Amino acid sequence: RNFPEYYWNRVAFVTEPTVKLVHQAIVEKDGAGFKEKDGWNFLASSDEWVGPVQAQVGPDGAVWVADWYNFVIQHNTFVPNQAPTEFILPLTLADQKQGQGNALETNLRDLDRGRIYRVVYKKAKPSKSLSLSKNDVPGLIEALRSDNLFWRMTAQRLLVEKKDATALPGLYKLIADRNIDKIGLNGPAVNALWTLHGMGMLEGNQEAINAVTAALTHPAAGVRKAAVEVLPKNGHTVHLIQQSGILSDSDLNTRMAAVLVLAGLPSAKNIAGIAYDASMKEENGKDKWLAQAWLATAMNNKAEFLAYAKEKGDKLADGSFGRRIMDVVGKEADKPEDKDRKEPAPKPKAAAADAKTIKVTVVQDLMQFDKKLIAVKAGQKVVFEISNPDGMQHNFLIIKPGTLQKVGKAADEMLRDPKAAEKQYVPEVPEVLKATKLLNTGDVVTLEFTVPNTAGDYPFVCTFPGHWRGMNGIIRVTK
Ligand SMILES: [Cu+2]
Repeated sequence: RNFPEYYWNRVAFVTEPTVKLVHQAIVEKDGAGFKEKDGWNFLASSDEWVGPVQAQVGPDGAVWVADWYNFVIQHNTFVPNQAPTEFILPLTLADQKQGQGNALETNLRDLDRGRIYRVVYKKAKPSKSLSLSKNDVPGLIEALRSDNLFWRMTAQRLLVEKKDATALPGLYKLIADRNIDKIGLNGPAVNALWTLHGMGMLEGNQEAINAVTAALTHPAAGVRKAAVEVLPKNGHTVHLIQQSGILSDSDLNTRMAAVLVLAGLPSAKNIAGIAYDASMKEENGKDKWLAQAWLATAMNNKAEFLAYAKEKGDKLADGSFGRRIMDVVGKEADKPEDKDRKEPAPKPKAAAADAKTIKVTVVQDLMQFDKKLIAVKAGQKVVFEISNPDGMQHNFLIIKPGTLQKVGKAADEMLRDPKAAEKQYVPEVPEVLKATKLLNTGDVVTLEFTVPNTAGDYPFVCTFPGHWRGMNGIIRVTK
């Protein structure tokens, strides 16, 4: 707020160390989502050592930019958990070429120092520095009124850490303040809501619930959104959401937030009914993100949704939002594998007494297995226990030594095979020694493997499209 209004709640500072600038991303509401417009550079330098890595509004309201200040930005240190295997980089640090001029050796790097810039708006009003303490609850409540997010977040953190119930009346007061500023915001109420939530003061506290419920109709869309998001995740919340009218909120982003809260609640008949009725309103299907939120709500209540729809017996017009949702829900409910997914993950079969169990887990969001190198003895019996906690499907193949590129190429070619999914994305080549089925999220499977008598490096790999290059490792067989 120390900057011109152009910046308020609008510009994100994106640091780009390799191109030596801080970019201004203008983020504007676009239906339930946002769109970004190029706001050109906030800061750019022709000094080859400049490398901005972080830009934030500081306690004084200026933008503080952390500059790493290094000529060489890249590094060549092997990080086992990040990088692919030896097929892309040498397996150990010791194997790497670290000759003259590389990132570890160069003197075009300053390992000790960086720079911090403060970018100050010349016409800014003078800023007030606060001194906050966990033991000064009134001071923290007052700091929540600051127009600088830095102070509000700091006060919120200290209140959440302290968990002092004497803060509650002050928080209720901030939440009940229905004023909005020049651009329609009430930041203090948003922070007060999340403070209440962070302090754990909402469960079983009717006064707190009442304060939050009243905020569901606050004039600021951001406050309404925070209110619906902090409500306890239980069945009673459904009624509060329904009564407040937030499910037809004029701000589509806030409306979507409310729908997503519904989607995350335990399945219930009344939620299914709400989702069905919403699917009858075409305007809910016009925004692409809002439509997805309603679909998620229907999907989380499939059986109840279909039962309710049957009761209603509506005729759904082709191409209508209701028809589109019904088609997806109906199709998903018919899938036999969906029933399997609801049951708890099957316990892996007990391994044979003489077999060694080796657990391999997919690392979430990284497209990696948690192991890169597995050592086994020739001729040994091994049971691999593969778990997939990741959000996408993966499989696990053991292949002949030195054939990763060939099997990988065959995996790539499967993209043209209409039956690839049916084949669990396992290429039909003789190099594949063992393979699991495709593991869904939460699946655990076992794979029995008698280690060959020939010593060598036997790659293991996921051949789901696009995964094999990174998602692999080595089973090292020794005599
Ligand atoms: Cu994979």
